[in-house]
This record gives sequence, C-alpha cells and structure tokens, in this order.
Amino acid sequence: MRLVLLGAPGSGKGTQATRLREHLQVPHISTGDLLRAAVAAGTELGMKAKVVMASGNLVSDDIVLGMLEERLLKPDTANGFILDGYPRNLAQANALEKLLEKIRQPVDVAVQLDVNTDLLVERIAGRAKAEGRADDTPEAVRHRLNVYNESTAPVVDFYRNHGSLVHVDGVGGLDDVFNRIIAAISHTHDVG
Ligand code: B4P
Repeated sequence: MRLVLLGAPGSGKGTQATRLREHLQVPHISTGDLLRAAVAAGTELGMKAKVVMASGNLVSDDIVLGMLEERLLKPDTANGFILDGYPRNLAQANALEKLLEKIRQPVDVAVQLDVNTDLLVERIAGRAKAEGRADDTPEAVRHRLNVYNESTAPVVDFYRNHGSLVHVDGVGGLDDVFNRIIAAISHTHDVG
C-alpha cells in the first residue's frame, strides 16, 4: 500500500500515520520528522531548515526532495509506505510523481483529512503546551495555515484529477478517525 496523507497542520496526519504504520506494516515517512531530525543533528541541511521551519514557511523543494528520495530508496519501502507531509505544493506533487514512476511505485491512494480551522488552531495550541515545538507559536501557526491554503490545498485537486483522492472527516476521537481512514481506503487493497 502506497498512501499519501494530506491535510492542514494539526489535521492529524502524523497522529494517524503512526497508527496506519502498525496496521498496514509499511514505514511511515514524515518529511517534518526527517527535517526535525536534521535540525536536531545539527547538519548543514538542518541549520538551513531550522529558521525556515520556525517561521512557518516551507523548506525549499530541492532540500526536501533530496531527503525524501534518499529515504524512499531504502529497502524497507519495497511493500509500500505512508507519506506524511509531502507533497506540500504542486511542484512537490509533480516531483513525487516522477520519482515514484522512476522506482515503479505509484501512489495507490491519497487521503485528505478534513478539519475546520478553529479546531486546527485548538489542537496545535494543545501541542504547543505539551511539546513546545518551535513552529507551534500562534504567529507561526497562523502563517502555516496561510501557507497551507495557498500552496498545499491545490495538491488535493492534483490527486482528485488523478482519481486517487478520498476525503475523510478528521474530527472526532483518534479511533473514530482511524476507522474512517481504513474504511475509505479498503477499496484500494486488502487492509485487514
Ligand atoms: P509537519 O511535521 O508535517 O507538521 P504538521 O503539519 O503540524 O502536522 P503534524 O503531522 O505534526 O500534526 P498532526 O496534524 O498529526 O511540518 C512541520 C514543518 O516542517 C512545516 O511547517 C515545514 O516548515 C516543514 N516541512 C515539512 N514537510 C515539508 C515539505 N514537504 N516541504 C517543505 N517544508 C516541509 O497533529 C497535531 C496535533 O493535533 C497533535 O498534538 C495531535 O495530538 C492532535 N490531534 C491529532 N488528531 C487529533 C484528534 N482526532 N483529536 C484531538 N487531537 C488530535
């Protein structure tokens, strides 16, 4: 199963991807996590990404694609993967399509998690208290939501046009949302 998880910041992508990884037995690849690991390791790429992420902007397409390509080429992706946080704009969507064509692993399904803005802000404020992530400050969150609406929302149409999009209501308990995702993707593969 090759699945792309789409949704605004705070829509539950990372949260649900962790559960889907267990259920589908394929790796969870989060570009946010890859970038945060590079920041924590203090690599040159991490130093560049740190400031951009804290401001709520997108890290440059070249950097993220290079990082993603390296990760997708690891042998554990042979049976599929869950992609979380990528693609975030149309250039990334096109780059991903080319890359996956090259490795003959096209996307099976793109899941868009729908959550209203008030709830997104509330969830991220909760995480800010719990984890203190640098990009969860009110200013950065406002900016991330604007970036999402301008750059990432068109990616939903990209997958709709490819016929691989499913919408899932992301409001509700973690188990409820998870069960909705499983039901929504069950037509693509045997997902148990
Ligand atoms: P990400 O790490 O992708 O962060 P995110 O959009 O906030 O989503 P995340 O997955 O972490 O949160 P979730 O919705 O699960 O990106 C961070 C930054 O990295 C970006 O701003 C950008 O700078 C950079 N970046 C990443 N990918 C990039 C790319 N492709 N190109 C360029 N730059 C890139 O959860 C949020 C909160 O909601 C959590 O506290 C969770 O517990 C809670 N929650 C989730 N589901 C819930 C539910 N059902 N009910 C109640 N709470 C829930």
